Amino acid sequence: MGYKVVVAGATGNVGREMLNILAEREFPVDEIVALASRKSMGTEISFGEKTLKTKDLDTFDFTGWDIALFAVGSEATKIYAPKAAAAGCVVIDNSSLYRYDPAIPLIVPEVNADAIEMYKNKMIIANPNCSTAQMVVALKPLHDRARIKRVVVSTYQSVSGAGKEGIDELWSQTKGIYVPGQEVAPKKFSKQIAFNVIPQIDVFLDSGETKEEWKMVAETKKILDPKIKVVATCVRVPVFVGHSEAINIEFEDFLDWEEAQDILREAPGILLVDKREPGGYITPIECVGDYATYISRVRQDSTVENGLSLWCVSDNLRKGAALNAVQIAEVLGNRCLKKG
Ligand code: 11C
Repeated sequence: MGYKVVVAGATGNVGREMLNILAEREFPVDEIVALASRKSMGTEISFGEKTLKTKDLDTFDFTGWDIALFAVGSEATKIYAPKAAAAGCVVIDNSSLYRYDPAIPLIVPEVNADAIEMYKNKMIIANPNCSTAQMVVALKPLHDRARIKRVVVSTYQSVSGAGKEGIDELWSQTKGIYVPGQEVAPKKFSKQIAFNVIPQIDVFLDSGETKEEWKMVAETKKILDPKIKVVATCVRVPVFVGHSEAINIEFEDFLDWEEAQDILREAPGILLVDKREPGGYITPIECVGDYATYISRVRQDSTVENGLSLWCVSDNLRKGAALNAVQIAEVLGNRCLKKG
């Protein structure tokens, strides 16, 4: 006995990962359907040992389906999520469309699973931005111990955060650098990404922040604690998968770095890899395909009264998107829905 599950946007990087993770974690599925836009209809997608053929999202009837994982972007979400919700199917949405709606829960299960009850308001649950998800997993156990006042974070975000076009641009631009006449001009990114870093992710806001930076602030407050002050600088780097973050934290109470390590070692969703020697830390290439949020380089910041700095790395397509969505579905299944 399980659930009837829909994955919408199944041909994209995140949609494919959603199917992989549902299968890997043996989510109790009675029936599953993969949906995509009409132009991708009939595409074959793996679900564990099985192969699914995608169906048309536009004409799909959500009646009788229990849970829909959406990875289709805000525009399509706006059209199809309310249709699914009205048909009684709970939507777990990876776009930013509903994240800041106070009536809609925004969930990272290791941090605020109890907010799931709010799903009843609109039958929609929001999945956070990838850079926020891994950061709040790292912050939560430390906040519980010493109350965080302020966070200063700099991100090093992989091109897969910008979708397939981002991955293709890094690949073709890198190759083009070695082949005279085959140079590739920036298109998806505002400047050359190969052998470069770009201090812009998403659009600029009037404040001078980018929207990605604003999201990290707004989402951390909603998921973890509205009292925490956050300032972010979000940077795109020439890495295919895996977002990294240098996080500086100021606490109300003193927290020794060794105690912080002990807390992080025991915390859900975290793997601490922190040897104070060359290579005794995790880099993004080592986190690809994993579930964990990795923490390294935990150290005291003696420039403030109660400060720590640390390094945080996670697979942005997994904990930052598909895994978190499946974990939300697991909480929903365990606490709220009856099996079919
Ligand atoms: C990036 N974090 O790396 C973005 C991708 O709000 O879900 C995810 C955007 C979002 O470009």
